[in-house]
Amino acid sequence: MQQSRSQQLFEQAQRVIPGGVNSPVRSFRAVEGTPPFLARGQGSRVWDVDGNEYIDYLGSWGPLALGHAHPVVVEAVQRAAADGTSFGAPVEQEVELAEIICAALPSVDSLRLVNSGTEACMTALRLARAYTGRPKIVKFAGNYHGHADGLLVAAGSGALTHGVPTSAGVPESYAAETLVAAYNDAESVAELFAAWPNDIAAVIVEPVAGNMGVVPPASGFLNSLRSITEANGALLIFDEVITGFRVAYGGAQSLFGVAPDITTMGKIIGGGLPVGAYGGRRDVMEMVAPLGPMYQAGTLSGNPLAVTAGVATLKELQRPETYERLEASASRLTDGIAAVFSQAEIPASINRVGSMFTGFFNPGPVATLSEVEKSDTTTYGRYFHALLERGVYIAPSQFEAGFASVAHTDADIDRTIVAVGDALSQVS
Ligand code: KE4
Repeated sequence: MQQSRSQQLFEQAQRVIPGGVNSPVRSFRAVEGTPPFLARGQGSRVWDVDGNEYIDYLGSWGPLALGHAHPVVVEAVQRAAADGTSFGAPVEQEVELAEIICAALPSVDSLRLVNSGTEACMTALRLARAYTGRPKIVKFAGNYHGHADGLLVAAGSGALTHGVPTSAGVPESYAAETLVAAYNDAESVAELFAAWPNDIAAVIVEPVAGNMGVVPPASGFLNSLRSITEANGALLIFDEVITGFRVAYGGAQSLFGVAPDITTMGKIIGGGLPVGAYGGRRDVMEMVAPLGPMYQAGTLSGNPLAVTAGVATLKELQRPETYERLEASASRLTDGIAAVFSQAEIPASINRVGSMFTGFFNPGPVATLSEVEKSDTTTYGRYFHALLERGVYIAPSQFEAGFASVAHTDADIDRTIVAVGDALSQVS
């Protein structure tokens, strides 16, 4: 049988790029098969190099709250590019993006732009250690904060001992400075502070978990993290790389009414171009060079094209009714899918916060990592491909989030719900 263009390109790519991809999850190893090489996107749709069309709920893993190739964003980037792609000097758009974000997030007095969520989270840890003078960090099993060494860490053997690396190349000595707690279990955090009373610089958390699939914070969980960190002289870091401008214009911190000391951001604030940011309390941010002793730098930080895309995107998201529309679309989708799941022979459930969601092959409720881990990933893989064959593109892993955008129409959503029913019949 004639190879598809995607298959040809995937073979070609694997000769010059590890695994043929520039980020592992794109390889489809979690769901098997050949990843379609995408050629273009428009609104809620993407097309692959073989001309197949998909309704896209991946949305580049979160940045595209406006959908693909939004005309306002495209035109702004085209105009900026004509004036030069990079200067390594301050540009006006950096100030505008920082002002928009600080106005949206009252807990952020000032921020530094970087080029990815990884950079933002890596630097936030360094900042917390610089500010507190303490070495240890608490993260949660199942939360992902990018690929910085200190964050590629899983729970160690004993619940109160240091973390162990989840990647080759991360020294045990480095992982030892990371302690791992259980998501939605504030007591597990209190126990770590009891065990290490003066050593913990910060707790970093996804205020809505997106990297174990979508798992909402349990009622009071974020408030407990706020009070535990305050009582122990540690900082609270909200990793809002996914949730920032996603679950609300003011992020999860506005939705749940908890103000962190540091917030990390990415994805939507770059509108699909490489932008990350970390920001927070003025006294904390005064540690950052050239003001203070904590060093962080970047050739392309605040790049004029990237910040232009971010400014255009956030201004579009300021339009009245935007988040009401996102909520209406996402709830129409997940209510419809939940109805189909309830009729299915195989156990399945769905979690949603705002316009981020995950369908689990799991009877549910899915509120902790241990419950997530009971999901049937084999069935998820078959369901993923059954949907792809029906022109619906969701996350190629059970442990990721899907996203609705302002570009998804009711017709898109209703067609998706039908496809979900057909796909479930096929995999049952
Ligand atoms: P980046 O370095 O990929 O821009 O951001 C890292 C990051 C930080 N914090 C959170 C909560 C994140 O979800 C991410 C990255 N998200 C993954 C998908 N869940 C990006 C996709 C990929 O790795 O290819």
